[in-house]
Amino acid sequence: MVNRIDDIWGPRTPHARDARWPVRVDLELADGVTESNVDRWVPSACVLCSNGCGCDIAVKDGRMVGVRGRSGDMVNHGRLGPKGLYGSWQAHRTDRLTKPRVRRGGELVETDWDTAMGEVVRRSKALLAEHGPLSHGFYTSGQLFLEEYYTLGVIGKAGLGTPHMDGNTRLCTATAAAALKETFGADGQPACHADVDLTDAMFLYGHNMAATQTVLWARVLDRLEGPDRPRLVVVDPRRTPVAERADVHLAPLPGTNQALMNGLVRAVIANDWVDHDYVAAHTLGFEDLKAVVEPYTPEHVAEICRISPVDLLRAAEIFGTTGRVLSTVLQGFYQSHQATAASCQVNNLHLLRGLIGRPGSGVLQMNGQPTAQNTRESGANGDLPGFRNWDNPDHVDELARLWNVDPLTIPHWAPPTHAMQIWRYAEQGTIRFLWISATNPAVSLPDLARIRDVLRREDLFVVVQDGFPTETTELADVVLPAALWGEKQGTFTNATRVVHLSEQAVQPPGEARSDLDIFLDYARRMDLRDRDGAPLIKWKDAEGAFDAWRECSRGRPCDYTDLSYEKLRGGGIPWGGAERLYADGHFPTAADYCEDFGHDLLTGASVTPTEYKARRPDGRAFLKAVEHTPPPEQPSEDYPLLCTTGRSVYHFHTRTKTARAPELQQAAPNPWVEVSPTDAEELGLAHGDLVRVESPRGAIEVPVRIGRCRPGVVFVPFHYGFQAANELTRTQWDPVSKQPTFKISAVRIRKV
Ligand SMILES: Nc1nc2c(c(=O)[nH]1)N[C@H]1C(S)=C(S)[C@@H](COP(=O)(O)OP(=O)(O)OC[C@H]3O[C@@H](n4cnc5c(=O)[nH]c(N)nc54)[C@H](O)[C@@H]3O)O[C@H]1N2
Ligand SMILES: Nc1nc2c(c(=O)[nH]1)N[C@H]1C(S)=C(S)[C@@H](COP(=O)(O)OP(=O)(O)OC[C@H]3O[C@@H](n4cnc5c(=O)[nH]c(N)nc54)[C@H](O)[C@@H]3O)O[C@H]1N2
Ligand code: SF4
Ligand SMILES: [Mo]
Repeated sequence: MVNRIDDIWGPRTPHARDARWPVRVDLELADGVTESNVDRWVPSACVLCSNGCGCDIAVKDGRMVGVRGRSGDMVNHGRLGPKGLYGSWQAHRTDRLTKPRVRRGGELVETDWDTAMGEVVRRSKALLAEHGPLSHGFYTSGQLFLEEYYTLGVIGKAGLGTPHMDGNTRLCTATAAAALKETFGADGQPACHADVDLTDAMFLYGHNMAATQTVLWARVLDRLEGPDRPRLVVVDPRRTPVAERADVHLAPLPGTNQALMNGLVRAVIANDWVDHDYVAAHTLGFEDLKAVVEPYTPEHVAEICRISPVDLLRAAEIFGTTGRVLSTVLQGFYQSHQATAASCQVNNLHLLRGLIGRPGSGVLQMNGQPTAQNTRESGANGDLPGFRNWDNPDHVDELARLWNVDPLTIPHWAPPTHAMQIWRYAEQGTIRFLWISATNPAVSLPDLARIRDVLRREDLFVVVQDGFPTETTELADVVLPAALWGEKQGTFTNATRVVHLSEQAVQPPGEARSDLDIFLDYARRMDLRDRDGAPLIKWKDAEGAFDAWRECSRGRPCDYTDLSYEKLRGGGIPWGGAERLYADGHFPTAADYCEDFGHDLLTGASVTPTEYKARRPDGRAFLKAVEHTPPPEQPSEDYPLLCTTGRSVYHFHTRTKTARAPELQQAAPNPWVEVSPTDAEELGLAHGDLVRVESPRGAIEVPVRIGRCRPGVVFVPFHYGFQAANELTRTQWDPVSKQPTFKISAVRIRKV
């Protein structure tokens, strides 16, 4: 049996540029099971990151017993990573929630569905009658299926009329969406995975792909170890496995990405590595961009970021002079205080050279969660479905006609409420009903002491829908047991717009129900109706929901009308038809079509429709830029180190699945703090010493690992519900995307 704990990326299959990435089929089966004695293989795709690797689930005697990569899938060509192999199917057989639970005399006790849903609906109706829809908040996920989000979105927008709906995608890919909207006018990934096979240089911005998208990294490794090796530039304050492979590794201080990006853009302009014809034909704002970046000389940037000016110029030269360049952006950029601004500068670099929509060239504003793209498309993140613009009355009318409701029911008098604000309203007592689905905020939100206080409030009714008992279900008033992946049917879309259909392989345990069935049951019990008195929700199953969504997406950038369950049975297909967007240099910025009128990247103030129309974007992309501002929390005498947080290859988020997979759990059973050798020496710390890491919010006690970080920076993985990284982090967010700044907290460390 292969050991993919130690050999994370598996054997190499190197190839030259422009050759097809070879197939390698990865397989993991339970003891005693072989490929030939399973009962059946059920087509699906992995839900343990946004890569969305196609796989077949092995079923024997009504249970999931393993998984195999699909050789013909355009995403993974058969490969699976450690999480996919070990973490996807094993957890389902452990301590699941099998019956609803309700709080009685302070304790959660098991009950039946009628009692639990009766309680939810009674509370919901009473609050609606007394306080109206603004009393209701929904905090969902990047891990449900498209059909489930769309149903939830219609319930919230057309049924209840609350703007208080968002996903944990706010913590995850809100900035990807925001950066795409600000630059191109709408969400939608421009580049594709196959660009890795075709490119000459890759730039990874705050993205530890080797740990977080292991199969895509295997694809990169096959280029790095083949002929015509592409060059690699990595921007990360830690010497991650991707940084170890880099030609240029820039390790800026956390909170200085914007200065670094301004420096790169300035160097590209100063050296005139600019495609002026492309810029003139397809963009707006070049002169402003040039003026904003002008002060960011290599020396100035080097001082702010504490990097070498020579390295900055080397990186700029690679960007400026290489034929094909592919960039990826993730949490090192997204979870910081100038998240959207820095991510837009990546878009700008590509626009300056016209390197977008071409084979081997483009931008991947990455996703993290497997189905985050669908949260954004379907409107479960608060946006209007189909990338419609809340500030465009025609878009609202279109939805009102589709759903047959009064346009005034659909909340659009202000931007949708973002997750951090939903929690604030719950804290202030105006949101009194909070329905949490497929997320574990008692571990994953910043400043956990505060979040626990909110969840415990007497005047807040908390419904939590999960497959496992979690730190959050412990604090709920009602717990609804959900069917998980493999136990229900639905579709989801990966980071590069590839849609997969995941079929039901086995029955859910006990009385667990799919999230779709739970939402449908709520809509029925609430008796939500359209303008003509017919039931608002007109579908009864996943395929029906998918078909309704297809209609909703018609004519929008994320048009699904060409897709169907039948077609998806043949394997993953990207929406929009093409692998790449924007090959023609035409962007969805027309005022009547765009998803958003955009923002001031410094303050987050909305651009008004009038201002937007006055610029006549008409298909041209925006080159937006602002100056660097220092992060709100900086090292001080009391808290001299900067703490950043993130992931380990072996765990997924709050570990509800991966801690239940023995191989993964044994590989990383406990949290730790990574400290640079320089800081360790100064603090007199040895590998394995137990230390107390303290921020102005809270403290954790964990052992030290010496390595990877740049001096002045420590790193804590956020996976663990005990000694949780988020005891340390701050309630604060990027002004445009509203994504929390998990990557920057000031801390001190001492040995205990
Ligand atoms: N194994 C594993 N894989 C996963 C997940 C998981 O939990 N485990 N989760 C999935 C999800 S939802 C997501 S969103 C993705 C996230 O994937 P990544 O973004 O790759 O993961 P992170 O570890 O959060 O952050 C990436 C890097 O940002 C760096 N960083 C920190 N501060 C800064 C900074 O100020 N500037 C820069 N340039 N870099 C900085 C960190 O050192 C870290 O190496 O992973 C997905 N894949
Ligand atoms: N400090 C720090 N904090 C972070 C981050 C960081 O880098 N640093 N990263 C942030 C990011 S990018 C993310 S994505 C979040 C992730 O944070 P969370 O979403 O809170 O983490 P998960 O553990 O994935 O929680 C998902 C929950 O949904 C359940 N679940 C899975 N599938 C289903 C399903 O089909 N139905 C239902 N009902 N439940 C299901 C799982 O059992 C689990 O409890 O954390 C964020 N928090
Ligand atoms: S790379 Fe992501 S989607 Fe692919 S197997 Fe690993 S966790 Fe699953
Ligand atoms: Mo994420």
